[in-house]
Amino acid sequence: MATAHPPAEIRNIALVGHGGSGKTTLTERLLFSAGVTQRMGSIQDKNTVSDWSEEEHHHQHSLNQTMVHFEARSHLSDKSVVVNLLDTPGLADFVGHAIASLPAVETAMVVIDAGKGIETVTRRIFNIAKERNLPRAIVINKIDEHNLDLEGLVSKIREAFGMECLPINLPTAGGEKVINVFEAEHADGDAPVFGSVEEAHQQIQEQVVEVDEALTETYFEGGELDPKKLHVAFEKCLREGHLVPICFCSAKTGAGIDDLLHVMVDYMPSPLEGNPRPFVEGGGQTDEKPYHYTAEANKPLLAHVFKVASDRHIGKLGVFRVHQGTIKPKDEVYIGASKKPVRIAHIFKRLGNQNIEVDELGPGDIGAVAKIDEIHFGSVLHSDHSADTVHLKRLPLPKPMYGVAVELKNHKDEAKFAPAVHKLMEEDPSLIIERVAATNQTVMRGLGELHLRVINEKLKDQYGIEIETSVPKIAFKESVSAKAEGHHRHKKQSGGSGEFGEVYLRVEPLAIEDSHSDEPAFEFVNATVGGSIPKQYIPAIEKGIRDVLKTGAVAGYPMTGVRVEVYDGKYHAVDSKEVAFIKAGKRAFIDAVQKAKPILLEPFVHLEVTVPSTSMGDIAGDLSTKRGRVEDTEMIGSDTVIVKAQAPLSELQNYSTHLKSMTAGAGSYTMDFSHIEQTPPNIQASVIAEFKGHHDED
Ligand SMILES: Nc1nc2c(ncn2[C@@H]2O[C@H](COP(=O)(O)OP(=O)(O)OP(=O)(O)O)[C@@H](O)[C@H]2O)c(=O)[nH]1
Ligand SMILES: [Mg+2]
Repeated sequence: MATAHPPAEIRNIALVGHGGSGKTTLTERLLFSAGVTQRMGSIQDKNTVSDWSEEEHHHQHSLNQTMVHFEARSHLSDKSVVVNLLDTPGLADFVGHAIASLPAVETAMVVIDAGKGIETVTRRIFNIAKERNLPRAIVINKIDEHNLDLEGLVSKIREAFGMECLPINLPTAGGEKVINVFEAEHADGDAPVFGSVEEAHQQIQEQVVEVDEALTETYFEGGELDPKKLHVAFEKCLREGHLVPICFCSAKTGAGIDDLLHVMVDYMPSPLEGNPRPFVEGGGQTDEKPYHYTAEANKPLLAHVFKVASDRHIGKLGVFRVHQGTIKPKDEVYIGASKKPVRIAHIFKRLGNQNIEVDELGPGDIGAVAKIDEIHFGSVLHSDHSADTVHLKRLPLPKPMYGVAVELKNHKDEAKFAPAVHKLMEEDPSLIIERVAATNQTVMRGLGELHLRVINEKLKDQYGIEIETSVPKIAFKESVSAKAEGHHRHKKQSGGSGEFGEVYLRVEPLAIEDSHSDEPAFEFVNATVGGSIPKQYIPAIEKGIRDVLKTGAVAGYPMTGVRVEVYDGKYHAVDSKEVAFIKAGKRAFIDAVQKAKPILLEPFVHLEVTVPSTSMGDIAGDLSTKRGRVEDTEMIGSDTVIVKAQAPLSELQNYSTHLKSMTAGAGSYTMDFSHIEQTPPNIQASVIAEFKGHHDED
């Protein structure tokens, strides 16, 4: 079995980009070129290494991130280098898996369809990779196609993503092959289909030397520099985002693939050369400070789980990237702050759905461990308690906003449902399935209609559970819009000792700073004087109020944005006890909220609708009937436009079907949580009217 590869001989690369740009086909081509496979599979034949699941075959799109690896020889060092390649989904509904893959790699290669150009997910993921300080490269795929304007595409890329995007190779006529212009100074035989080798060579060399003063001087004095001597400067350029190389290829014909391999192995950063990943230590957002590590094999282990998968034979798999130290079977590691170590059994490298056992994995490598229940998405495996609070800086994962209410077709499946849901949620950072007490429904939330359809298929195919779905009730929040006072005297005399507690309080609106948080915006102040309520009962009053925050005061929805001041009360030396003040606090609070002009808040989303420009007017008009506000429009290409808007989620429950019919199937959209906003009075009145009241009478 294989032992660890030194980090200098590893490249970790994620293929990202819009759905259908050719990432999976490219993965297949690279595996074939590297000799891992003997024949090339295709999407159409449903036999690629990377899209191996039933659902992927059915939809002909990647629905999950898949890892493969292969070896390729470095021209620079003449050593064999391991490339760990992550093929990610490009459909917007599955983009969470692509974003979650970024912490595992040094480079994001953004694949663009030569004919279609820059698409929505291309932009989104390019920008996220940039924000996360990840070196990027652009791969223009499908250069075998006809009627392409590759020169125009390069200009558009530079316009959209910056002048630091420069071709490292150029295609020849018909996309038959590519010429590496970083290395070649002159066209040697073949001419590129646009531009000139000399000019492109000069442009990229000048860009590279710019990050190093001494090199710049040498270059402008003597001209030409040997590309091999520019390696350090090249890596610095990538790290600083001063250069984003553009490569051309055709995954279908194989044109440009050798050069792409060469670029991956000889130009993309190794784990020693890439930017460090943003690990932080400490709890809470405010006390977090950066955590430094080094890719050294004999330091304590630091490995980050960026994916949880399940394998039909092995069971639960935690897929991780080693950032520091080495991991071996029989090692004992800690997960999070747990004092109890877990024992590693086997370690694997993944190749599609195959698991290949290895002896150890060193810093910079990617692998998987099996059957460790304690492992979750984002877990940090470590061997030293000093790393107990270390975690990755929060990823900008989209918040699942598209929801359906779920009911089982067969009640006999009830026992199977909870464990299946648990597994599906562990494997998908963009999926939430939960019981919503406020609406008394089980709601499944994801990134879009297709996402939830695939989950539905998985429930059926993998777990034998059939469900019915319907439009869910909206999860409102309650708040107050005015100041008011509330009072309650709780008194109970039943046989032996009684219960007594009396509370006077005031409520007022409190600004909601973070509407993304599920925690309520809430402030509790004890303003009693002279011991009117003994200190020990104050927490009980707060508890009573917090219970109401969870269940709501007027409409049965959780509350937020409220400040409470308890200013007076009474107690009884014998009959006062905690439970009495919990009840009094609860009732006094409900009393105050009912008088404080209660309001309902509803979730609003950011909506980006991509449609043919001819439909723009219809889309904007339709959104305004849905209480939406168009904020911006952006032309992409000559006939496509992105309409950016804010709208209430409640009005968009059937938007995918609606959009399809408005644009004859040509439109697509993404939505992401924006904020919460007050519901119009007519809707509020009908929601409150439905509320059945408080059942916990005392
Ligand atoms: N002509 C041509 N077609 C290609 C090429 N690469 C991929 N395709 C086709 O483009 C389609 C999409 O390819 P995929 O490899 O599934 O694209 P993807 O980027 O993995 O798509 P998602 O998984 O949805 O993100 C398939 O029909 C491929 O056969 C290419 O180089 N040239
Ligand atoms: Mg794919």
